[in-house]
Amino acid sequence: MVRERFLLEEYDYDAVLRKHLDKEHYERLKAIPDPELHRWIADIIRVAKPSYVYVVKGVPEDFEYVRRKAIENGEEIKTKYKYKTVHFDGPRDLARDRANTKILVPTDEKIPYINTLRRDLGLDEIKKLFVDAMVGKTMFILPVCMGPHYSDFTLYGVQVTDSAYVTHSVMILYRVCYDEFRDGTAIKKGYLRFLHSVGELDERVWSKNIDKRRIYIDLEDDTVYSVNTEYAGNTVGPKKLALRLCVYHGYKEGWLCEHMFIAGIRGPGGRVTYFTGAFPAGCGKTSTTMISDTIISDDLAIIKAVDGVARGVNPEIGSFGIIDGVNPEDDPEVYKVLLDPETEVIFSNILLCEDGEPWWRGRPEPPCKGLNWNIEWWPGKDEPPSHPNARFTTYLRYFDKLDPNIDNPNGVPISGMIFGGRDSDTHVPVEEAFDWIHGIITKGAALESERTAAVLGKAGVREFSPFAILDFLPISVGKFVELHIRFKEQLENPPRIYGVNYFLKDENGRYLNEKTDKRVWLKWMELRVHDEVDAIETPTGYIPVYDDLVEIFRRELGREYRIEDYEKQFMVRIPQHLDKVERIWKIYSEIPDTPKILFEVLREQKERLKKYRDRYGDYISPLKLDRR
Ligand code: SPV
Ligand code: MN
Repeated sequence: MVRERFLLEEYDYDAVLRKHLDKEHYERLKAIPDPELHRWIADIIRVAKPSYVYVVKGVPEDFEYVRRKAIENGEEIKTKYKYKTVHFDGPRDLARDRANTKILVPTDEKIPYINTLRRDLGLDEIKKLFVDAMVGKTMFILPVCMGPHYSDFTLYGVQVTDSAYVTHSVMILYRVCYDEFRDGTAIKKGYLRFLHSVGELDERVWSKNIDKRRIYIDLEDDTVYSVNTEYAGNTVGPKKLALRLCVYHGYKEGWLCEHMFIAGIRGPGGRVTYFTGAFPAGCGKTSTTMISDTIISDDLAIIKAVDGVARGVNPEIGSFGIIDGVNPEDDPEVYKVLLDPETEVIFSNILLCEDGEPWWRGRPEPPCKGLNWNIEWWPGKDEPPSHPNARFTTYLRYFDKLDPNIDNPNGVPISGMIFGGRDSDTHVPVEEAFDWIHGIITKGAALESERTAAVLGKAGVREFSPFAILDFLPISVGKFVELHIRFKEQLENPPRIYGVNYFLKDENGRYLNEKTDKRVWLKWMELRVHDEVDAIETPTGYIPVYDDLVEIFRRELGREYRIEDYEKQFMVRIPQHLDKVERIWKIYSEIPDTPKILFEVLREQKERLKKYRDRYGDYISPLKLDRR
């Protein structure tokens, strides 16, 4: 691949590097045997004009330098804990910017639901935005791995950024992979490029030109550009920016790159069974990960078929998790890690108390006087003390439940995939799809959710959220569905597919489940995967038998599970499901490359629903249905 350059003219790029890098960093860069990388860096130096260039190798001094630099330039503020800092993104930069995140495509072609822009126009625009963007700033170059070292699953990437905060975040969230670049492994395999600049900053160290915030994904060149923004979802290359490139590679090569956690659930005899889970942001994904028995990943998964088995790795080693609502009772593991005096954490967009204590909604103490997004806040001020999309950035290794297989270059076998959204009135708390295809279509492709605070815009509206990945798709949803259908052909025993719903409400708007119930659903799925419990067949899938849940509730939560609760929670809601089939049908009928089988499966679902309605009525008690 000939890679896109900033400058087309020929010049002595080595002289530029010699002039702008000190000896140490020049040598670090030159030790990576890739002239194309050297020339790209020289181009960026000439265009963006950083005052200093730092190549991260991953040695302890690099970590110290980056942490110090983030404090010095005001991107991070100290707390009373030695290794914890606070970063404020600025009130207009607190979430992913959907509107200005675009996939660059060769022609004017429009893809439903995907925000595209003609590549030549996009490149032209974005390159201009980098002119002088790094003046007065240090530019960091970081070679990273998205996945375990020397693994077939792993993607490589180079992050270039003028933000010490972004660099610091990348260093917590990913493995620095200098050695694999230096020994040529990454060069041979190919690597992604992420170029980011915060752009001009105001006196509060926020990106000033938010109206010129742009995140452009160039599929053809494996490169992502991001400018005039700080929010990690817009800036940390190996995370959501890479996800688009990763999905694209997977699509071409027949594997999956997913917006999913990977977690282990213990079953009888201590066996560990692995599940992945896709939930739109803010719908219980982190809490499900944390409530599991072992943790591999809390956000992303790369899944390939190896000898007929779906195996997955986590491209990350850290977590950029939602902190809003994290409290000692419901989230003891996370809470403990966040306040442990020894752990390194970057808090973003929380409230920093005057005494240096970080505060967020969920801490039992009342909020204090302090700073929220770098502006003074005091109790009683007419503004929330911390933002609903406030986050923490920390290492997964701090969690007691971290599964050592996170470093396994062969990944872990995936036995089940879970899909869950925010849904007050349709789906039961847990349900198994009839088979892979039925699950992929009715649970994955048909996933919907109410919007949360993780993207800019209005919260609360019900949205189409296929595979919880729509925001990150570089290709049509139809093609993404087709990829999953095709993926099955490589598998001997495809993972079981589950739908979960933690947000079911009664007619008075009260939640029908406790937060901790999800542990029961996970244990039930674990047993199902091994065919150790029966299930009840409904028109939309298999649901648990009451007696099995009674036992799991007692064992896992020490709680009695009442039959009235079971009846309400697992009632089959025919009208809502029929509406859902209609909505999803309509959506996909407007997506030209939707595989035909999707409509067949929806038609069958609709027929089953009608048959059950004719026999049992609109709302069916699970106690009336037969076991299988
Ligand atoms: C999400 O919103 O899905 C996240 C955080 O995991 S972000 O990096 O913003 O995508
Ligand atoms: Mn995510």
